[in-house]
Amino acid sequence: MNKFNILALAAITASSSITLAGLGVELGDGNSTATFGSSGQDSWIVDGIDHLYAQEFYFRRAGDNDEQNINSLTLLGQALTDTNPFSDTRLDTINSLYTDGNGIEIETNYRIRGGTAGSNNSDIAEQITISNTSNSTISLSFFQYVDFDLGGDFSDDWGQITGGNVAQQFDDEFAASETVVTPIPTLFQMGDAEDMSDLWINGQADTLNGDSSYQGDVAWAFQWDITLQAGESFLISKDKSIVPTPGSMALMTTAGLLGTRRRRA
Ligand SMILES: [Ca+2]
Ligand SMILES: [Ca+2]
Ligand SMILES: [Ca+2]
Ligand SMILES: [Ca+2]
Repeated sequence: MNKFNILALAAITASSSITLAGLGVELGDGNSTATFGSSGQDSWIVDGIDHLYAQEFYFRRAGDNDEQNINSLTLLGQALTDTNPFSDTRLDTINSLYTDGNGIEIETNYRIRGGTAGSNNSDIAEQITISNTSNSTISLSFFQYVDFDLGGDFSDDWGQITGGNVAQQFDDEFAASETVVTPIPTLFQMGDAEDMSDLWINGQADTLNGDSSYQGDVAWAFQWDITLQAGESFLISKDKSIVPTPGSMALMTTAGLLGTRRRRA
């Protein structure tokens, strides 16, 4: 879908609105809301508890010296839509199209589906399309970075990545999971959120290290190394869910003491 399709979609969807600001957008459905700010998604509130510190996308062209947040690119268009107006009249989907002005267009789509009040269940589906609009081949690495703080606190979580494409995170009452439906990432990393957030601002090209578990302020990232021929696109499809898990803490009793690292400023 190009920018014109997005704008047309917004225009023909009766209960939708459109923003070009790209800041301070909120989606809502059922027991859940999600907000999107200057760096990406910055909250996911389910039954009154904010479980998410950050969900961001970065990329690096071959030869670049660091990754950059896609929110730093030029926003060509953005559409908010209500895909289930008969069950919940709030906007539940955000579609954004960015360009680096040099042949790369990146389109993101988030759709939230909350559970019933008090269920502590919620789901967000994400699709990312990376397109080469130039006349020559482009190689790049694309990154997804996410920092859940389940239950609204960050130091008591643990997590693991299995199969190269499924990430799970737990604390004493909640679990979050993410499945990359397609395609399997090239690399992954789970680790300390403060350390991992530094990857994107350290002035060097980074490659994820394959670490698959962490205890404390858990964060994780997936990396796709992509070569796009002229006119070619690459589609990533993922799904995240939050569920209540009474007693999940028991699973980690042999894993050691809880992390106590202070949250970064
Ligand atoms: Ca809705
Ligand atoms: Ca927690
Ligand atoms: Ca870096
Ligand atoms: Ca965390």
